[in-house]
Amino acid sequence: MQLKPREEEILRKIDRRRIPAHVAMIMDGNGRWARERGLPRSAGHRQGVETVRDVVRFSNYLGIKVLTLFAFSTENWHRPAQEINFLMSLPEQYLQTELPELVKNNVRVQLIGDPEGLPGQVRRAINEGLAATAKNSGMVLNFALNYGARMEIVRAVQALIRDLQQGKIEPSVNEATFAAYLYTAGLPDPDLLIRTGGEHRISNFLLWQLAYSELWFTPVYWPDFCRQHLLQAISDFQQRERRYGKISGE
Ligand code: V0D
Repeated sequence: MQLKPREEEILRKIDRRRIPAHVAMIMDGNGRWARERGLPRSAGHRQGVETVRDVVRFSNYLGIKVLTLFAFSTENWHRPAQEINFLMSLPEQYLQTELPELVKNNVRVQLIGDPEGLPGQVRRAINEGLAATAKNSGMVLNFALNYGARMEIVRAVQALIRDLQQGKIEPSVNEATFAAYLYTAGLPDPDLLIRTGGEHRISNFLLWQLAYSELWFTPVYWPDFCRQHLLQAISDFQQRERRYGKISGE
């Protein structure tokens, strides 16, 4: 992989043996990126997809095991129909160009969220991507689509009650039992959450799973987010991890 001098410089400060296994990202700031350039919001989203392409490639190169990207929330349905239509064309666009490379690089595409609420065409395009990469054993590329964390938790509770009533599980429910009912069942919790676009909020993303994660915020808009920012986030993550490991004053 060809890196710029600035990227090399940050990479040298990173311990390649302690790369966060699971990185989650809230990709915010596309609309403001576009407005500041006098462009329609769709231009921000289109540029945002370019960022996704490179972040996926680079995450895989760094050895990140799971990358979870918040692409569309259950609250995003309140946006204008025109914007929603454009957003819904992006999964197919992305997969059309990237799928061969994802397959070649052993990346497994997964989905978290409610697929029932998605238009049929979007679901079909995504199912194709899921099927084509289902047997891959490398990085998991997890798209959160029509996702909301409270809804995820409520659905988990509903499914758990159903299984209890049917006698499929023991009434002694613990954290592990519960986590197995979430969309993220089988995945490690995120070590690091990155949010671009300047807001310092979780916004109904992975509420349960982020309990112990490092949170990293940047004012940089998602379309401007690049390798040096991801490297900086990982470098900061490793600094914080090192500090927490020590007794105070050590
Ligand atoms: C727009 C910035 C990739 C955030 C990134 C439907 C908003 C670009 C996907 C994608 C979106 C989703 C599923 C999949 C493959 C690709 C995507 C949406 C928005 C919402 F299987 N980028 N992207 N999906 N944006």
